[in-house]
Amino acid sequence: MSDRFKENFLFGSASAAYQVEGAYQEDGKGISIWDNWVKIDGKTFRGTNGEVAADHYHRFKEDVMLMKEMGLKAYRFSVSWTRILPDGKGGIEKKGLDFYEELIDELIRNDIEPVLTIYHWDLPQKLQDEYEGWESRQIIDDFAAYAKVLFEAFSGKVKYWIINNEPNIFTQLGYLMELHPPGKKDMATYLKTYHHTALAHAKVVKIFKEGGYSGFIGSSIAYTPGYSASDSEEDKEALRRYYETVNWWIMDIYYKGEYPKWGFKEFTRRGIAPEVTEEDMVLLKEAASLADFIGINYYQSATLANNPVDGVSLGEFNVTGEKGNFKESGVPGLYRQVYNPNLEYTDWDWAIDPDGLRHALVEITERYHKPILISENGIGAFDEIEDEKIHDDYRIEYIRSHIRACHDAIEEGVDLWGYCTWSFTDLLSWLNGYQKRYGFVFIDFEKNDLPRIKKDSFEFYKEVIRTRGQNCMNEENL
Ligand code: BGP
Repeated sequence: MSDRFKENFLFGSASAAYQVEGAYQEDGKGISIWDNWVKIDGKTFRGTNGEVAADHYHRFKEDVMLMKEMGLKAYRFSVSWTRILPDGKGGIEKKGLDFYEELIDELIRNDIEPVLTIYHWDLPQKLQDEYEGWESRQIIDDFAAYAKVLFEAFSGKVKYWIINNEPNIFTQLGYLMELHPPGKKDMATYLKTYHHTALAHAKVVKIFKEGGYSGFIGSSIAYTPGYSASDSEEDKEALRRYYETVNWWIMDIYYKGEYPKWGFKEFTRRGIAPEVTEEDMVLLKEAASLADFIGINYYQSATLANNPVDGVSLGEFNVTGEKGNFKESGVPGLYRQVYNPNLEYTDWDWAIDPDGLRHALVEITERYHKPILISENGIGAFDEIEDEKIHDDYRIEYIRSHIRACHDAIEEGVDLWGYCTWSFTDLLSWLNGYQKRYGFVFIDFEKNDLPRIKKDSFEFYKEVIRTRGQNCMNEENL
């Protein structure tokens, strides 16, 4: 392969409605679980919320102009369910549809491929109140009806559809770690809600295919490949258990239509396995073969070690950015995630591991035999602004090394359709506030007019796109 990515490779960037739009009560929008969660004391970093965020709702044209200037090939955004169906179901709010239509048209006019995420965590509060949202199977039909509204409205214009964003993260943080709404802590509920996300995904894949809508569909999973901390039998076994109960668990049900056997047995033994009916299996199998691609969000790898039955549990995250607060966490009797001395870490103690991305892409290809779209990758950092400039060379280095890893993976046979960074402009980090920045475009959140300022990484990614990745291949091109 040449050192350039192929011409139609989607060099893109991603965002999510709640993190970027603001305008949380405008144009008939209903209230989501996040609109309420951020109002509870102590739930987010210093009480930060997305009520204004980057004000993308009002300034999307300006943002798309910047994307155009960069030459961005794809922009991944999510639709806020409650802008379209304020109560989660029933009446459609036309102004909500109009907003996304205008955004999509603006992107297309500027040669940017819209990549639409149907669900990025902002569940309508009404559905939470009525039947506990994801805990009930009722969510499946409501979710499917919502997706269908979007297919009817935007098919033909939108080619790439991501149904669910990181269902493994929002169920884990929401039902096992009390960190996201609805703030529960119960492993069985986490496994049950995850199962429901898979069923909702499967139903939507079927509707899309049976409806004859054109384009490609899949869901995006947050994928954290694992290594064993040592060559000891115990650590290698911990790694295997991590794959059976985490990586293959979350991926297989979406892309093979079944759970890994050992993992399912283990959760059954513990009395926490989800209820899986015959009908579920038929639907899941069918959807697994129909899905067009696998969306992967990659940020870091995990290093696993033995965790005795009285060992550590899933703990807290570093949300302050005070580096060096990495805490071991895990599931007793299964695995424990440990610090990896061979890797660099970000200020939020996330392991920086470009080779982990290559490794992930290759192992996913081997197991599922489907094309992959990287729907998120990036580094959260404190960016300093000096004389209207932001020298974010750490971000350039992070993205450059990960693009190189993509290139290596393609050489190893991975069918990779695109690479979206997280994120285009700075935006809200769910639990870490506005100080953890990811964008190519700096936003001064202290100022009322939220000025946009291009960072050094903006010029770098522009060059990535122009040279189709060639500028990432050699150190001297930095
Ligand atoms: C992913 C989410 C994004 C985004 C990103 C960065 O899990 O899909 O919405 O937030 O992670 O994470 P954080 O903001 O926690 O640093």
